[in-house]
Amino acid sequence: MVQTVAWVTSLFFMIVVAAVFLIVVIKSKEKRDYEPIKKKWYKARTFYATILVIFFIVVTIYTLRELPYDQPVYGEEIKPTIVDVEALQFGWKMSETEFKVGEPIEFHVTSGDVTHGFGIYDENMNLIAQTQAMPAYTNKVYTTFDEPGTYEILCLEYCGLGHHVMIGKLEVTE
Ligand SMILES: [Cu+2]
Repeated sequence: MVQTVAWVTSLFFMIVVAAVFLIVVIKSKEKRDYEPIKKKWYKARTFYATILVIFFIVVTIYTLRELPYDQPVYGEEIKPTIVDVEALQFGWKMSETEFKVGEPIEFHVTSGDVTHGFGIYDENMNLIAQTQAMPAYTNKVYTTFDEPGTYEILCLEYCGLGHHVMIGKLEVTE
């Protein structure tokens, strides 16, 4: 779907650009007084620049309003379950692997050796949360599972020969 939209949009703008080039080529043979044209298009340029600046100011303010982005989505007053995660070549050490649907969870992710990527996948292999697992540093990632099932932890950073066997499991029940 997204690809189709991107493809059609690209094609549309390619045609628009080609049409503009064509018009310029055709009109280039015409001789006209330059001053009035210059005046008119300088005005247009100022107008569009102003519109653009206002537009981007609005977009910037709108997209920054939820900063900082890594705040827990379940609210300040609820105490989350803290899960310590240590990535090691080639596996995951987790203080807890069984959770309830709707339980707010805060994973504290670190690494015992090299840099790994901590990625949580649902049963359809959709990535639902991820963070970097770094030695001597703890990254926090907040999640609440909406569906029961078996979730998989996969390493998202190539970390050596056993990278692909670095799979952990989480059980989420009602
Ligand atoms: Cu790894």
